[in-house]
Amino acid sequence: MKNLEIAKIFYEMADYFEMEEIDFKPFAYRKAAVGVEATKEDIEEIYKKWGLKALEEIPGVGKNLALKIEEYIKTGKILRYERLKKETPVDLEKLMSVDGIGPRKIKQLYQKLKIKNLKDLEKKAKSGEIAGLEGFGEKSGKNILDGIEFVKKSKGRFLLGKIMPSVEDILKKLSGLEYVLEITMAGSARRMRETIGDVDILAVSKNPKKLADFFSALPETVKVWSKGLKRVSIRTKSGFDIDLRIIPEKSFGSALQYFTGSKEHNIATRRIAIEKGLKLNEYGVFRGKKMIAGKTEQDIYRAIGLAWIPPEIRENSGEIEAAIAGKLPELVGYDDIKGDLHCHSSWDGGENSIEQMAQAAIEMGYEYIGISDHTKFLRIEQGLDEKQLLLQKKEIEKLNNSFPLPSHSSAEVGGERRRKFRIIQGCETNILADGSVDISDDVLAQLDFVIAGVHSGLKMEKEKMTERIIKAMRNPNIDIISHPTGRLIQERDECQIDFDKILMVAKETGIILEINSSPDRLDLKDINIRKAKEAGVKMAINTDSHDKIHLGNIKYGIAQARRGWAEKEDIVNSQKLNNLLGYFKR
Ligand code: DGT
Ligand code: CA
Ligand code: CA
Repeated sequence: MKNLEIAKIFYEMADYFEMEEIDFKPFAYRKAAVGVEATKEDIEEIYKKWGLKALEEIPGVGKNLALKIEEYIKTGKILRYERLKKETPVDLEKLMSVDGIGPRKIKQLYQKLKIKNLKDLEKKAKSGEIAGLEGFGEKSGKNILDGIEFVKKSKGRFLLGKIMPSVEDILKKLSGLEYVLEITMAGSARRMRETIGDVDILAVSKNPKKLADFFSALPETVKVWSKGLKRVSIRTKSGFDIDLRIIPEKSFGSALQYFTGSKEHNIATRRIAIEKGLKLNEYGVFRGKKMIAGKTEQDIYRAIGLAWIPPEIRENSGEIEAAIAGKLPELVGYDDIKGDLHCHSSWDGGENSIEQMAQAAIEMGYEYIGISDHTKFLRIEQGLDEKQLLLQKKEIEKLNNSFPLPSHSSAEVGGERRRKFRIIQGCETNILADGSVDISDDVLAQLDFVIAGVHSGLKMEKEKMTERIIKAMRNPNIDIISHPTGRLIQERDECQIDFDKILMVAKETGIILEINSSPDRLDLKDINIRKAKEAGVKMAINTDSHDKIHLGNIKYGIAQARRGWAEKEDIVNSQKLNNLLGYFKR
C-alpha cells in the first residue's frame, strides 16, 4: 500500500514550497497529505479500479494533486518532488524533527552554512555560527542542541498513531488468507505504547511456508531481514520493521502472553509461576514435563493464579499485585466515549463546517460533540473573538434544532424532550503569560463549557508556569485544561510544571484535565493520568480534531487513558450529556 509513502512526499513537498515562500501550496499539499494518510483503502487499488476521478474524492485532493498521485503510481516518482529535492538537498525529515526548526530556517541554514543534516546542524550549533544568523537569537544554539538530543533519544521509534493504520491494513490482508487461522498483534503495539520500536505479529497457519512467502512479498516490504518457517522479519516502506512469528496452535496463548510483554511484566509472571512450582515460557505453562496451559492467554493467567490482565497495563507497575488481590481496575473501554469535546471547525480554519463535524460525530455513534475553536490570540489559527463566538452560538442553536427528536416519550428529561444528538459550544481559549485568557468573562459565561490551553511561552520557568496555569484553573468560567503539559512526543519536552500542585487545585476547583489523543501529544501521559485518578481529578479524552478524519484518533487517547489505569467514571465524556454538563462550572 503506497498511501503512507505518498502522504510523506506531500508533506515534504509542502515543506519545500514553504521554503520557496509560495503561498497556499504548502497548505494544499499538507491538506492532501492528511487526506491520503487517513484513507483506509489502498490508493493504488482505488486508482486502478476507478481511475483518476476517484483520486479526487480523497479529502483534500484536487485535480492537480490527483495527477501527482497518478504519476507516482505509474512511474514510482514525482518529478516536481525530485526537482525540489535537488534544489535543496537536505535531510528534510530529520531537520524538521528538531523543535523550532522549520522549512524557512532549513533553507537559510543550507544557503548560509551548507547545513544538510543533523550532524552538520549539531556542529554549527556548537561552534556558535548559528547564533550569528538573522532570525536565530542568542539562545538558538543551545535550543537546537537540546532539540537534537531529543531527536537522538527517539531514534528508530515510531509514533503509534502514525504507523497503526498501515499495520492494521497488513493484518487485514493476512487475516484474509485461507491458510491463516489466527493473526494478532503482540509487543508494544498491542500494549498501545506511545512509540513503537518494531511491530510484532503472531500467526497460526496451516501452511507456514505459504504465509512466510506471502508476508515477505507484501507490496509494503522493502527488505527481508530473515525468513524462516517460524519467523519472518521485514522492513516496510514506511521505515518500521515487522516481526512475524508463526506459532503452533497449542502454544498460541503462551506465545501471545510472552511476545506481548512487556519484558518486565514477563519476568514478574514467570517468577509467580516458579513460586507455584510451575514453568512459564513462550511454549506454555508446565508442571514438570506436563503442559497445563498454552492455547489461550486466559488459560495462561488462570494457570498461574491471576486474572487476565489487559495488555495496556502489562508494565509491571502494580498490575500483578492488583491481579493477585483481585483489584484490577475496570479500564475505560474503547466504546465508552459518548462525545468528543475538543473539536475545531472551519470557523477557526479547521477543515470542516460545524455541521460536517457533527455529522461525523453522529456516524461515530456519539451523543454529542463539543466545538472548541481557537480564540483571537492565535491569529495564525484564525482564532475567534467575542463577537464571532456569539454568532457561532446562534448557528449552533440553529443546528441543534435540526436534529431529530426521539420518537418515544421516555426520552423526556425534566419536561423537555431531548434530541438524539447535541452540539455543545466551547472554545479553546489561550492562557496568556499572566494566566489570564483572551476572551472576556461575560462571553465565556454564555458558552456551554470552556477549554483553556497554553499555546505560547512554553519555556517559562517552573514556578511561573505552574502559577500561570493555576490562575486559569481558578477562573470560574474555565472547565477543561487542554494538553496540560504541552509536550510533543519525540519533538518537545513537557513544560516545567509542578503537576502535584496542579492536581491539588484541579481537585479543589473541579477542573477537568484533558487526555489529548493526537498521536504526537498523548498529553496527559500515563503516569500523570494515574496520579490524576488517584487524586480524584476528572479527565476528558479528546481528539483536538482540526478535520473530521482526526475524530478516529480517539482510540489512541483511550489507550493512553487505559495505560494510566483510568476507569469509566474518571472520564467525564464517557457520561451521558446530562451528567457531563453537571461537571461544567455553569
Ligand atoms: P518495542 O518493540 O521496543 O516497542 O517493544 P516490545 O515490547 O514490542 O519489545 P520487543 O519487540 O523487543 O519484544 C516483544 C516482546 O517479547 C516483549 O515485549 C517481551 C518479549 N521479550 C523480548 N525479549 C525478552 C526477554 O529477553 N525476556 C523476556 N522475558 N521477554 C522478552
Ligand atoms: Ca516490538
Ligand atoms: Ca520484536
